Order: sequence, then C-alpha cells, then structure tokens
Amino acid sequence: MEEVNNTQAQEVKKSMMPMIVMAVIVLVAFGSVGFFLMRGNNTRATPAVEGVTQESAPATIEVEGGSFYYKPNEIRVKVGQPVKIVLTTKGGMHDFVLDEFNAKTTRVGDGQTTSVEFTPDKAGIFEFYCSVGNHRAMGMKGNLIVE
Ligand SMILES: [Cu+2]
Repeated sequence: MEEVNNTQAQEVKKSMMPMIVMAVIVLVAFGSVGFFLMRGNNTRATPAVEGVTQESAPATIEVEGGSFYYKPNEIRVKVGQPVKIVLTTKGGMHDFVLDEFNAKTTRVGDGQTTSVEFTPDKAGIFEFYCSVGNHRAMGMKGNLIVE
C-alpha cells in the first residue's frame, strides 16, 4: 500500500508543475503590460503642462514705427494680461517706451524688429512714445488703453 501511495503523490506533483509554470508566465505577462500602461500614462501627462504655458502666453501686438508715427497709435489691453509689443521700424531709428510699466525696447532702424513684454497691473490710459531725439515732440507717440 505504501508504495502505491508514493507513486500517486509523485504523479500529483508532476501534474502540478505545468500549472505553476503557466501561473508564473501569466504573472510576468500582466506585470509587463501594467508597466507599459504606466509609462503610457506618464507620456500623456506632458501635453497638459504645455496647456498651462499657453494660458499665460502674452497677447502679441504688432506695431509699426516710422517718422514720426506709430501704427496703430491706440492699443487696447486688459489689466493683468501679459502684453508683448513687437515694434518694426520703417525708416529711421526708433524705439517703444512706456514709463508707467517700465517697458522699453532697444533702438532699431532699417526695417528691424524689436520687442518688449510687460503686464499692465492697473487700468487707465498711458502714453507710449519714441525716446529717440525729438521724435516724441514730433508726434511719435500713442495711447495704451488698459481696461
Ligand atoms: Cu522714433
């Protein structure tokens, strides 16, 4: 009787082996899938960060500066909205200065472009002007209207 029992026990162990191997393979397979899914989630999280950056991007306003004018000479913006003034010159050397918000571009000429960024923190009408020579007196000025 003892001999028979031992043989039966060995056969049971043998039949268990493939099941254990299968279980290990399944666990490893699911583990890998889970790992790649998590990597996928991390990759998808990146565009959300870019979206935040776009929200605080400045309002870009193209301004032409010539002798002795700005076009447009009236610019409307909102309180707290970052503004980027992009000045392109047309004949002569010019800049864009707005004392109220410490905005001042470099001086450029010959169709070159310069820019300055600032954030108006109060409402009102503020004069911007060209600080080259007597350009301001000659009429090279305009109004920034902050609403
Ligand atoms: Cu000027």
